[in-house]
Amino acid sequence: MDSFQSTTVFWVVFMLSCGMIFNQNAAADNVRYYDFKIEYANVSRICHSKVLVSVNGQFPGPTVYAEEGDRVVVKVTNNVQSNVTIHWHGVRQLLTGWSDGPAYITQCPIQAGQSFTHDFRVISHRGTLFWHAHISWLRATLYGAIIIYPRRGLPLPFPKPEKEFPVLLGEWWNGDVEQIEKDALRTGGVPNISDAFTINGQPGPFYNCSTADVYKLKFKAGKTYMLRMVNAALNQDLLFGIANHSLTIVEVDGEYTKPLTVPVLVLSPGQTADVLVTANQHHGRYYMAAKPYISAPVPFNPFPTTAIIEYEASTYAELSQPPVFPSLPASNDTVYGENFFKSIRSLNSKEYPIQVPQTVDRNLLFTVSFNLKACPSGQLCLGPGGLKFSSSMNNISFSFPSISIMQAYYYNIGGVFSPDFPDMPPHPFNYTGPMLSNPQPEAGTKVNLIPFGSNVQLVLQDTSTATLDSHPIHLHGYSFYVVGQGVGNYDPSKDPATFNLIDPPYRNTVAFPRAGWVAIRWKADNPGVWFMHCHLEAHTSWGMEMAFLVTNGKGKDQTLPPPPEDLPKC
Ligand SMILES: *[C@@H]1O[C@H](CO)[C@@H](O)[C@H](O)[C@H]1NC(C)=O
Ligand SMILES: *[C@@H]1O[C@H](CO)[C@@H](O)[C@H](O)[C@H]1NC(C)=O
Ligand SMILES: *[C@@H]1O[C@H](CO)[C@@H](O)[C@H](O)[C@H]1NC(C)=O
Ligand SMILES: *[C@@H]1O[C@H](CO)[C@@H](O)[C@H](O)[C@H]1NC(C)=O
Ligand SMILES: *[C@@H]1O[C@H](CO)[C@@H](O)[C@H](O)[C@H]1NC(C)=O
Ligand SMILES: *[C@@H]1O[C@H](CO)[C@@H](O)[C@H](O)[C@H]1NC(C)=O
Ligand SMILES: *[C@@H]1O[C@H](CO)[C@@H](O)[C@H](O)[C@H]1NC(C)=O
Ligand SMILES: *[C@@H]1O[C@H](CO)[C@@H](O)[C@H](O)[C@H]1NC(C)=O
Ligand SMILES: [Cu+2]
Repeated sequence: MDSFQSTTVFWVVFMLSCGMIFNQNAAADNVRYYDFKIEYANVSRICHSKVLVSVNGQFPGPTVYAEEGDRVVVKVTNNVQSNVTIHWHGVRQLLTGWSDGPAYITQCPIQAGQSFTHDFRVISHRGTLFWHAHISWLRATLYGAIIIYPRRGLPLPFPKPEKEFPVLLGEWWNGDVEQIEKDALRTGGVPNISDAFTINGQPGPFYNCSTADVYKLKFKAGKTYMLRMVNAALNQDLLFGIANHSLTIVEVDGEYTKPLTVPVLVLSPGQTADVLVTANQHHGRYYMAAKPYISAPVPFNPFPTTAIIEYEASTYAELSQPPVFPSLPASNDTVYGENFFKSIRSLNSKEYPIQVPQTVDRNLLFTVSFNLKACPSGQLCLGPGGLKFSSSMNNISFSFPSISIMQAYYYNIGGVFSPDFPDMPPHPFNYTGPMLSNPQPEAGTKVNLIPFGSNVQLVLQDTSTATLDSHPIHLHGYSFYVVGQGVGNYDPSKDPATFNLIDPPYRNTVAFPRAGWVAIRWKADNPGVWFMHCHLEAHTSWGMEMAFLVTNGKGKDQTLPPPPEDLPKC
């Protein structure tokens, strides 16, 4: 409590003494102020116009800039009828869990006419993250990039690019996304797939009525550019490539990597990457394109979204050729995808060292499952076999409470959640073996308790209940080291010997291989309630999520501060 107040006082004094309280463009170690007004905007794509929920009328929303160490203050004012919350995806939120944003986990929604000010520092990151709505399916239209430059004086670990471009991959629905989620939950069927994929909000010319709705950028021959890639799609892993140009990954999820040159990027929803592209081809025009990457036979939209790169000083003849289209793997080429994810390594340099926990205090194994549940009598359900789709972790299908878990924890309000989310699957079985006959999970609002300071190891295990698949699992409040992965059932006696404890990637979202597992480690040094969920929104709607409750420590700056006064009420 004291530490929070003295921090606030420190900042007010600091800001006044530096005279920069309202200066958004001031230099390092300063405060970045943003005003996010949630407003309706009338937007047309692929022959359909609709009124969607936006930030400041922009689609995609504004970019937030910071240098590592900066304090970011964002006042969110809700001028629409829908309940809204905003999440800063990948931001550590060290001791600022109240600013994290997932609805009913750390806060109640910002209701029509209300506002809430998020206030946090950007630490332990450099590169690209993003912000998005964290309630219902509103992040389909409420998202934008967060760009973090290294702390002043620290060099970039690669040559400074000529210029950088945010490239946000998204999904567009002609219909109302909140309604699509509600319909799917009522019928129990697969929700409507999107009508288009987009690059920076634009579908590109392979869709109807879209010849003018194309994101374009220009390259000068011989120069190197940086693309700040974000997969902001709701429900789709994506493959991304540029015709005749290779991509050199230098950062993922806000941490530098060893440079890795690939023909095609695989990005799951929630993942980000900075890639360098050298303009080393003939003058002319080239498509960049994204299309689905799938690990299970589910319906998907087959049309690619495209944007156009044009070389400066191209001749009229060169520009009148159709742009070259990139060669991308088949959507079901999981061999490409799994090798891609396995090839990423942390940079782990002198300037940017990493600290992988070498020992483990909390050993966790969570199954991540699709399930089917009974159809209420008298209703027609559209899931397989007339049942309803559901999903779970360790056989618990998460139910959102009616007030936030962290408020219930802080104020000691009973009956909201229980602290007994299991460390291990309650009834072990052959996870990737023959399908279980009765895979129906239990519904509950359970958290897993983690004592402050624990080194946590979590293995996420796919199961064959309903269908095997790969899921991009996102953790709030922490990034984690991806120390191992494999196919089949995780074997605690053999698999740890294969772990990379030297330079594993440091991520906030990781997908395990279909019919396999992934092992992640992190140090639980951030007290509060931290959501962990599949970043495919459809799966979160069905219950594929849980939360960790990290207790307070005994030392200084190890206690969750009290909530801000304007924290929304339910
Ligand atoms: C949105 O814009 C389209 C095209 O400009 C127009 O036809 C439509 O009436 C507008 N809708 C609303 C609700 O303003
Ligand atoms: C979902 O798709 C169906 C079939 O195409 C369509 O009739 C329905 O309007 C869509 N739902 C929404 C909310 O857009
Ligand atoms: C374009 O519209 C036609 C007719 O409605 C439809 O059949 C086709 O699938 C659309 N193409 C794309 C790329 O959406
Ligand atoms: C670009 O790549 C395509 C195949 O992907 C190839 O046919 C073409 O020759 C290449 N163009 C140039 C200018 O290198
Ligand atoms: C991928 O899909 C094609 C058909 O589109 C099929 O022939 C092939 O067997 C599939 N590959 C995998 C690995 O599922
Ligand atoms: C699990 O199921 C797979 C596939 O049916 C089988 O090959 C394997 O032997 C089973 N493992 C155990 C421990 O029963
Ligand atoms: C999941 O929980 C349900 C309800 O308690 C139980 O019937 C089922 O056997 C459990 N399944 C597994 C795999 O633990
Ligand atoms: C908005 O959130 C409040 C608080 O949880 C809830 O009571 C209300 O029903 C929600 N409104 C809508 C439109 O969902
Ligand atoms: Cu999932």
